[in-house]
Amino acid sequence: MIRTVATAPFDGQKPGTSGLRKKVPVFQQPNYVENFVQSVFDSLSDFEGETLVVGGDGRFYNREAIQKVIKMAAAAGFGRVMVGKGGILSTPAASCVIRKHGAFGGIILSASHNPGGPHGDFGIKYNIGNGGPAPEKITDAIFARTKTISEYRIADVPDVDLDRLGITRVANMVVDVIDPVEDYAELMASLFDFEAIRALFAGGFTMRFDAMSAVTGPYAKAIIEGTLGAPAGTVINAEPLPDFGGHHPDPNLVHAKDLFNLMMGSEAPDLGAASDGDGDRNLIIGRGRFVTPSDSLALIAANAHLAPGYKGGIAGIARSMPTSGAADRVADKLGIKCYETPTGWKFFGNLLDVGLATICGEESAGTGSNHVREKDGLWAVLMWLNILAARGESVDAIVVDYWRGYGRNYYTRHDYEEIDASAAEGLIADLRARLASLPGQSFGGLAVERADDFAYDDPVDGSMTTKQGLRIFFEGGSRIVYRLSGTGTAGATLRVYIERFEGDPARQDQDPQVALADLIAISRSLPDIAGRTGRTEPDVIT
Ligand code: VG1
Ligand code: CO
Repeated sequence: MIRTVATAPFDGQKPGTSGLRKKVPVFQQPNYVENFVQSVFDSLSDFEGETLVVGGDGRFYNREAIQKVIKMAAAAGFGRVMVGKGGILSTPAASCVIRKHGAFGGIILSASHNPGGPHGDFGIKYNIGNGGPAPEKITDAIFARTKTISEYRIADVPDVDLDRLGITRVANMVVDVIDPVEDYAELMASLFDFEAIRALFAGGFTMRFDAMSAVTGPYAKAIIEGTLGAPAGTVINAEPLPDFGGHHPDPNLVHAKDLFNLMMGSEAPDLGAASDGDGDRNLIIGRGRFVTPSDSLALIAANAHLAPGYKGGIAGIARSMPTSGAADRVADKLGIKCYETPTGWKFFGNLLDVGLATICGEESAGTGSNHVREKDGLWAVLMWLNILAARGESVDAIVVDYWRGYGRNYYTRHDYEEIDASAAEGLIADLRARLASLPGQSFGGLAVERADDFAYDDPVDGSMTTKQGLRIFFEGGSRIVYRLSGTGTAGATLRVYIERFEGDPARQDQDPQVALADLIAISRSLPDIAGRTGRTEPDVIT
């Protein structure tokens, strides 16, 4: 019943920010999914009889890939697969299920915020028993295995009915099709003051949650409209679609433009929110007020004690290096540490596991806490609802009050997408070579104080991660950071992060693109982006 199939090393992918991501037709090649999944299993040990959690964001090819994973898990000797009904599990829900049921690990099928459909993107990643993305030690081993693999093993059995809850047998393994929402909803109820949020909605508070035809629809409907009593229609685009309705399920100001326009207009509800393809990102917009993810992290950390799950205070904060320094000042005020990690959620896992950090966040619209080991879009929205219910103020009032008290970090990220990969690598390599010569030089009238290539020394396991982004610090605390994306599937994406601190309350209400205009000009001329890439403007500004 178990078949061993001869195969050959394949074009895997050097571990990037989160697992293997490629175009759908790449995954549809014969043996492609099988090769990667076998490479994962070959890099693990002692999982005989253990539980594997499997689920994805419902995008095109999700079901086909899940059937292969189930049959290969049976052949590899797992004792049980827990899979979300319909093949659905948001990334944070998968993390929750792994932890709650003591699973050995999980396989998540998603390409996050990247577009889906037959010509869109697909992805597979492995999460470990703490519920978080596999650390580099494991992803490196998986990558090495893809280069030497010669066979895979698969159970020759019919497909499992993913739409019927309950237990079936596949070879010597049990498959348990579970409600994808239940465990997650129960966890959220244990963290937040649902009574207070229910009262908020009962009192006429209005909200729009755009699930972007992606995975959070069923979660948001059950929790926000169901348990919390928000009126029907509060959650829109709530049905997960294989192609996300043709949209790009990225909750930013470009791809969630309709929500942004609504929130800036006269018909705006009190809160606008959205999440991405796999449910780990969040967008928060108040009436007339967009909250940048870096500010949201700082604000959540400063107000977390208002939610029952965090009422004892937080132990520490962690932010990825390109995320603004706003959270650092909240940490200072609370008398706790703020850790600075490389981009990608996997670096937060250790800090959360040993209790050094409670709240984590990234500038790319990711916020989360020690409740799971992934960033969690709906969690951030519920945290905001809890804070709004407890404070009885508007989003705008809370943000402005925060700036007045802590100062404002003007912040923007400029992305140059699908540029020529060798041009992008050349730009970074040459800038890296110039770093040591920059301090003391002036650009556009601003002197460079120091420049480096960010490296992270993990305080828990001592592992060292280098070359995580080129940082140029200017006088007065301004900063420009350059790095190449690790999640794209076509060409290279250059990300440029620009930040300036403004402590003067009279100058905190400008448009960031205006407030940062001088630094933006420097960010382009210093490495000669136009000359090297042919681009004079970024494709996406957030
Ligand atoms: C991007 C973001 C990063 C995030 C990653 C995964 O990575 O910048 O902060 O952790 O996506 O997010 P990169 O390497 O493209 O900059 V998700 O929502 O794809 O799991
Ligand atoms: Co995501």
